Amino acid sequence: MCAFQLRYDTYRAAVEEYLGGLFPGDKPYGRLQEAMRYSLMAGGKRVRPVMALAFCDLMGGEWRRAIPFGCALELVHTYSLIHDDLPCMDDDDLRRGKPTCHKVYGEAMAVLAGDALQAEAFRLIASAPGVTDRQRAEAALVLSRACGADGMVAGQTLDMLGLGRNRGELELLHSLKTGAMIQGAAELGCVAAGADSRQRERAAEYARHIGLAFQVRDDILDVIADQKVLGKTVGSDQRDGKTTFVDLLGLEDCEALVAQETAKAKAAISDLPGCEFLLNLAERLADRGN
Ligand code: GRG
Repeated sequence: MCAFQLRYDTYRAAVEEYLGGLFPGDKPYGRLQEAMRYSLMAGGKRVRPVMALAFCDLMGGEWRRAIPFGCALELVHTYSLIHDDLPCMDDDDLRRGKPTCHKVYGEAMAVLAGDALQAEAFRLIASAPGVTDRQRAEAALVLSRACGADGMVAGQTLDMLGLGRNRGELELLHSLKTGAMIQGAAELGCVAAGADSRQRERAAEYARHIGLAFQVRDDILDVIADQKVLGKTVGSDQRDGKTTFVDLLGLEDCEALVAQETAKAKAAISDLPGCEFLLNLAERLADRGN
């Protein structure tokens, strides 16, 4: 196995172990915990926590210290997927290769599971061991900006209002809906490491380019992917009448845009010693099949 895969698997295993220990079901309201765990442990790629751990490492921190911060992102990401799949939003039946949370537990429980995951994310940050109170407060600020009313939820709002009709609008929509959480991952790794503001800005720049490349790749996959590999409904953008980068640019130019943004992401950090894993991650995300 190559060095990149070994390291990804090491980070990912630590994330899975931490997440697996959350929300035991031995409570009178254990069905809530079951619904949260159902979606959380359904086998996502864990890109956001892995990125947080890798940035902590790159900035000279002990990467295990970033685990609660990275996992907080994964909780918020999972809540966003649960709510996004609801009938009042994108109305999807399949996520991470399994029936969506509301299909199994009903709509009310899916709303509650998402709500609880978001609150629990901030508990993980507030109680993170091995970091200072200042780092915990900074991490809470980073996550709330990434997922809140000027971050991911703003992006989802633009999407719901159909305000992604041209390239400028679409880039804004996705920089909020997808990019803000990816930038949050990079910044949370820096916060855990105690990195300075210049280093943090380099990480943020890497993540902004990754965020755009990630979304354009997502649009490409919605057209070309095999549903079994993708783990969610293929062609859902078309079905929902959503404008995508593929509609605006065509498949070939989208591939070129992914390559350009990936190159810019790599350039943002390429002179930092130990950056190889994150350079490799950028390339893998550009080529991903799900
Ligand atoms: C409901 C507030 C609210 C927000 C929803 C994340 C999101 C916003 C919607 C999901 C739909 C979508 C296509 C979003 C773009 C971001 C994206 C590609 C999410 C999927 O992330 P991956 O590929 O998924 O990291 P896994 O399953 O691997 O974690």
